[in-house]
Amino acid sequence: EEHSTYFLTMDEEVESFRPMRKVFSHKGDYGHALIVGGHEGMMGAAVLATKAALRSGAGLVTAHVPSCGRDVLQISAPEAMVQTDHSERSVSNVPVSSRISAIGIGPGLGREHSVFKGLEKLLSEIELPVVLDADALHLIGTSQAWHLIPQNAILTPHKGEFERMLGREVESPLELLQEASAWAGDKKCIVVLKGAYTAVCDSDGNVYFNSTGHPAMASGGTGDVLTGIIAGLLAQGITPIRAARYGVWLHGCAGEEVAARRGEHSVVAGDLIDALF
Ligand code: NPW
Ligand code: AMP
Ligand code: MG
Repeated sequence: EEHSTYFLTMDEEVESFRPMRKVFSHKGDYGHALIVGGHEGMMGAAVLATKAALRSGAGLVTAHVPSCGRDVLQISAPEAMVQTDHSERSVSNVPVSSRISAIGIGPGLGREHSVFKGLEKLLSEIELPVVLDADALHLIGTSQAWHLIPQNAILTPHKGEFERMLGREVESPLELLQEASAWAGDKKCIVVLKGAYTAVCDSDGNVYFNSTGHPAMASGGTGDVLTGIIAGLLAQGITPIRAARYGVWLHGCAGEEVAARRGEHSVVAGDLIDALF
């Protein structure tokens, strides 16, 4: 039986993961993130992920959203480009331009069958770094379509989502961790098990606990922000394991900072974006 090795992610190490800005450079040098998400009533999740990708240093960000979300996106994130789906209410077909360098899929995506069909096509066509979250995990799990997950993909489930992936509830935190690590090994991907002290599990049995964060982050939309951060980092070309560890760390730092500034009851997900870096 394989055993995991546990680490604690500390500031000094992870700060060295930060992509640098070169003097003679332009937006095309910092990658192009594509955020795929949103459906009627949950466009906020797509907005949060898109803004977070912008704030994480991606040179360009495009949001692919259902057509009902076009104005919402353009008004709330004018720096992002918007690509609308031919479907009105939820995403069902996602063309990916050759300029895209990383994709974040799932925030507010919805769980209809047509969305799964679109996701299936998208994942079978791309060879890009990808982060899968929220409803993307739900859809893949419901269809038991684990083969669709690209190697080195980053999956960001919270406990409830991970238990749904496993198909059962787990008794203890230690068992949850062991299952997440085993899952990453089996599927050759990175599992980011979210919560206090988020655990980033790679496919070699290494588990990196995050050292930043705050219970003030326990509110709607904070996970969608994390997806955008990781997609933005991936777009800049940093390795998936570093993007996951650094992204989780940055997200936690933002949570701590806003909790200190506004008080722990008054943090909303959008504040985390404004507090990045
Ligand atoms: P309980 O009863 O709460 O204890 P779901 P979701 C359980 C979008 N959003 N953390 C939990 O149990 C997302 O992007 C849009 C959390 C419950 O049974 C997704 O597309 C927003 N849950 C979609 O909503 C802002 C835990 O898991 C279930 C848990 C659904 O995402 C909000 C919840 O999981 C949201 O981000 C844990 N540690 N442990 C917007 N503004 O547009 C157990 N659970 O059903 O997948 O719901 O995470 O809200
Ligand atoms: P989600 O449930 O997908 O919106 O994700 C919630 C995000 O907030 C994850 O990144 C969690 O790690 C973070 N979070 C939630 N609750 C806490 C907590 N009590 N302490 C630290 N981080 C938390
Ligand atoms: Mg979530």
